[in-house]
Amino acid sequence: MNHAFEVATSLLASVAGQGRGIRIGSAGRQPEEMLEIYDMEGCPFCRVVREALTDLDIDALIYPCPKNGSVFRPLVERLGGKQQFPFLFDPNTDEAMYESADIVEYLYSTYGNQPAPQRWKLKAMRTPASFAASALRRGRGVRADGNVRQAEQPLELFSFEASPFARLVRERMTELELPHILRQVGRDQPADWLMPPMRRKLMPDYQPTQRNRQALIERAGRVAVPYLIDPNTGTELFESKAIIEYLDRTYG
Ligand SMILES: N[C@@H](CCC(=O)N[C@@H](CS)C(=O)NCC(=O)O)C(=O)O
Repeated sequence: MNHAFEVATSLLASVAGQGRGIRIGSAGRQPEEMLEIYDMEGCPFCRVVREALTDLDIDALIYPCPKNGSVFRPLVERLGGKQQFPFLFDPNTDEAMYESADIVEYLYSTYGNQPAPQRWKLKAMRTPASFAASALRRGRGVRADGNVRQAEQPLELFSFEASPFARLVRERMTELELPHILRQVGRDQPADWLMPPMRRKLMPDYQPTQRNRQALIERAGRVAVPYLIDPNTGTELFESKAIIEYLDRTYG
C-alpha cells in the first residue's frame, strides 16, 4: 500500500482523536518499574489508554496481542483470566486490571495525582472518536501476521500517541507481535509543535525540555518521531517508511 495514502488516513485518525495524545498536560510522578500494557494498536479502547500515557508522560512496556496472536495472548489469560484488551499490570503495586476506563482512572490517580481530565471521562465523545480513528485505519494493527521471527529483547519506539507516522510503525509492531518500550515524546512547549525540518531552519538552537526529546538529541542528534532502537540487531533509525521496511525485513 502506498505510504503517503497510509499517512493521510493516519492523519485523519489523529484528527478524530480530538487532540488527545499530542501534548503532555498532566505529568506527575514516573513509575519506578515500567508499566506493562497488553494491547492492540487498532483497538479503540487501547488507544484511549495510550492517549492517557502521552498526557501523563509515562513510558510503558507494550506487549502486542493482535487477534490470532500466539505470543502474548495466552499470558494475559494466565494473568487475568480472559483475553480482553487493554490489560494493565503495574509491577510497582502488583495491580492488574482490564477495562480502559478503570485503567485510565488508575493511571491518573496513581501517577498524575489527580482524577482523569474530562476529555477522558466523556465516554459519549471519547469512545466513538476512538472507534472512528480505528475505522479510518481499516483494521490495521489488529490482526497477527503469522510466521514471524520473535525479538529476544523488547525494541524501543520514541512516539506520541497522535503522531500519524508513529501510528503506522505501532500498527506493524502489533501485527508482528513485537514487544516494545513505548517512549513518550509528547509536546510540552510551543517549539515542539513545529515540524522537524521547519524547526531545524527556524530554530537551530532548539532546546527541548521534555526528557525523551532531550534523550533523542543526545542519542541521535535531533528530535523526530518515530525513532526506533532495536537492541537485538544494534539498529537505530528515523522515518516511518524506513522503520516499517526494517521491521518487515527483520521480523516479517
Ligand atoms: N470495556 C472494555 C472493552 C474492551 C474490548 O472490548 N476490547 C476488545 C478489543 S478492541 C477485546 O478485548 N476483544 C477480545 C479479543 O480481541 O480477543 C474496555 O473499555 O477496556
